[in-house]
Amino acid sequence: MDFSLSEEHLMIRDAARDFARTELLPGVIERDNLQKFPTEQVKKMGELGFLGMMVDPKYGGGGMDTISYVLVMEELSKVDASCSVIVSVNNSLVCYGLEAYGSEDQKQKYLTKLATGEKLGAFCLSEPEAGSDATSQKTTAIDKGDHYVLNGTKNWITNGGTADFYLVIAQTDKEKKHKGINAFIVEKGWEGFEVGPKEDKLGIRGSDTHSLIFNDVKVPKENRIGEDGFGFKFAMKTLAGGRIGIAAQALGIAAGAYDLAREYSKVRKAFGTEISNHQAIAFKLADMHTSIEAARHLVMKAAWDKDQGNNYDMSGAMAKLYASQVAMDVSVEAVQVHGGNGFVKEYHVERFMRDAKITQIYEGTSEIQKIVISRGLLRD
Ligand code: COS
Repeated sequence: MDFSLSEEHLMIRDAARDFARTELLPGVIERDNLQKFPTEQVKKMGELGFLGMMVDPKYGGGGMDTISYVLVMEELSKVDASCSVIVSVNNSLVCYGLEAYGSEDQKQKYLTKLATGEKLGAFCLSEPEAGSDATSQKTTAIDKGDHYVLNGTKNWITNGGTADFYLVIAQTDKEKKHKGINAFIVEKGWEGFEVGPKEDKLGIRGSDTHSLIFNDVKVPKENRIGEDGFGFKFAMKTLAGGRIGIAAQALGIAAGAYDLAREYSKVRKAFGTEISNHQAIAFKLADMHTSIEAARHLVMKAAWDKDQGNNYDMSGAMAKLYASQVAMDVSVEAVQVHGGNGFVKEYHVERFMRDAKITQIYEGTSEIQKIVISRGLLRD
């Protein structure tokens, strides 16, 4: 067993770390305050190859492994989780979904642009009444021969307003339940496709989250992904990988909050000494660091499983379940270590605490992860 990272892994991690410090950190508080989408930063991340990291170079991607991807996700999330969720959705849900299950024409037409960052993608599964219960899709796509007609509303869609291409999951035959669901590629600007108002969120405020409204949108048949009825499996398989990305995001949030707490504890004085000299604080740091290391092992194991071609449903779900809890716990403790300053935006940790919460909710709540894990355990 080898726990060390390769030269290539260290290089990509350091590139992401450097980018996060020089390009993401300067405006992160302002973007959070104003809910400002990081347009410039996303453009630069595209140029660095962060938006299509694992895609085959023949489609414009970086041809990297999942370990590289989680390293980048962690580093970006240590500074700005709003930027990292954009990276996560484009890589894990949109590019992966298209590369693994799209037709050659779809890959040429859409994936090549998404992998280079020329265009941005969104993954549209959740609805007002179908987030966790993904089979209960109310959005319908009616087969009209050479095209489908799409109607319905999607909710909480990351990159909702800024994306160019949308992977939309819809019901094509209610009677067939999960086998009557399909996934489609929809382009912004198509008639009847409207982007709803931007959500005013607790955290990841720099990313844009919208509802989407489809009103008799004509989708060509060649934009269906996979065989008829493949949509539910498409969503499940894609989300299974997406969870590894979000687990890495949660890990980064925890690690970023911990780094700030550690630094602060070495300069802030109370009772005549730096607060790190008080066991009350030193023990907190020990607990925070230990849980972060445990989360990192789970994240790396899930990424490694994916790279090895092993099933990663369970390891991805365990990584997300645990790392998101660690992100929450560690960021709350980081605020506590900072005392009154922790409650002030300038010190960053309150933003980590707000950003952490969503990692327990999106791409499957913690409760959903437990369903996935327990089913895996009890399958035989
Ligand atoms: N990979 C491949 N196939 C999968 C799968 C996976 N990870 N998970 C489920 N499936 C398949 C099953 O094998 C089954 O196929 P068959 O009928 O051919 O056997 C089918 O999908 C239905 O599976 P199941 O009956 O287990 O589905 P459930 O509706 O009970 O769903 C959960 C199981 C709850 C795990 C699933 O609905 C889920 O993950 N929901 C959360 C979705 C989510 O993350 N929402 C947040 C969206 S944010 S973008």
